[in-house]
Amino acid sequence: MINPASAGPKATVGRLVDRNDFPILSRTINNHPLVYLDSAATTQKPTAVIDAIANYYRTTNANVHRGLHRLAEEATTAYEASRRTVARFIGTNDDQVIFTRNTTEAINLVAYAYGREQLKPGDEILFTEMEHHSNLVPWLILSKRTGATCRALPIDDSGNLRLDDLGKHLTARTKIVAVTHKSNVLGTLNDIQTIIQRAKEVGAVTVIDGAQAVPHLPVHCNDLGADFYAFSGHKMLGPTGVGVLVGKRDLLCEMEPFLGGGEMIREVTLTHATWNDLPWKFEAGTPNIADVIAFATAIAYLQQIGMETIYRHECELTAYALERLTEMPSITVFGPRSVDQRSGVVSFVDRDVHPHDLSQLLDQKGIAIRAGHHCAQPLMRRLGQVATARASFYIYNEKQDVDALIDGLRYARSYLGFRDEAC
Ligand code: 7TS
Repeated sequence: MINPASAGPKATVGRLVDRNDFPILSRTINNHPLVYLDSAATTQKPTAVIDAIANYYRTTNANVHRGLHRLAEEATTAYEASRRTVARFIGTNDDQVIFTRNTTEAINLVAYAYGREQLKPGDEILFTEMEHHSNLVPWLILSKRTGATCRALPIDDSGNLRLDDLGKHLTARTKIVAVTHKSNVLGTLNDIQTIIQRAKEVGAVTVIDGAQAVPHLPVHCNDLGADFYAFSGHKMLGPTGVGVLVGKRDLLCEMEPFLGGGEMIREVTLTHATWNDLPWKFEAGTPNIADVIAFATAIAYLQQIGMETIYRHECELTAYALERLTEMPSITVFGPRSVDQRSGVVSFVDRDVHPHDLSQLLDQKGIAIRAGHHCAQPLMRRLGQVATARASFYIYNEKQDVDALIDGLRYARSYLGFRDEAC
């Protein structure tokens, strides 16, 4: 369970949760305790979430929305209760929460069901230079399909969006503005309120990729006012295979379905079909019932700690990591210098050691980071890198994990015969 002594408002870079809640964290890797610094890829799961999945299959398993027997009713009730939990957590209404497989599917849903109907040659889609491929490729496909043009809002050298350039890129032709709430590479927290407001002024629809934001800070969709907002459960203690699309009701109502099949219909004849109400119109076929239900347990776990506390904890860890990394003259860190503008993710390169080698040598010490292009190739090009090493934090990380990372980086350099002038 969450350690009440440290889960209060005064988060420190010490312990926020009891690591014993996460069985995987007691593993050793290459005879070292696991130091998991890859939560931006996916987070580890607490016992409560693992148990919720097993309990569902042990006690309740049935298909939802179709059976009239007891198990079917219980499964449907639990599935819809999870939707309510998500809706409250994210600050929206139940019927505006559509379960998908992940963020990627949620954004594709918008690109297909909204974009293909609405866009035509001459229209423009605006995304940014720091997008994950999930919020880039669906728009490239859409532009190929419709003849619309894609434009990218650039970043500055410190890794912030060039909002001063917005006026140049946002015009009466802009129909879709697709922006990440927080960068998975730089950790930059974008001023999406301003972007949403400016997009509204030109009548463009906004699609916010919240995959790296919702797990890490308080997000209230209705207050933000985005037309579409997407995120993934597996990046916030939940099981893989559950994503969420939050959409404005009027847009969701006017959109055609994304997938056709069972449960998304009202009536079907051999020549015609009409659609179910929201949100089921967009949930064709048997959904990922067990994992959706367990996702509510993940949210309950996060809520016990509090999203504000989680945000502060990660800011402190990020500040500490930035400070410790600057001790190493061979290391270059990307992204804003200050945790006012970033959190949770630190990408860097070593002057002498390829990120893949760094990752492998850190693994020898039980430390898991990610190395590569992080599904953000245009951003890598902007940074002048083919790959970076990336450490990312979550509620179970603490200061000692950052210390282990620094020791591991020093070990990697000395293993390969490089000397660090400053140490
Ligand atoms: N958007 C952002 C900003 C992301 O970081 C990711 C995944 C996605 C979308 C896609 O999420 P999915 O759940 O649909 O896969 N990011 C990462 C990452 O940084 N390392 O591995 C996956």
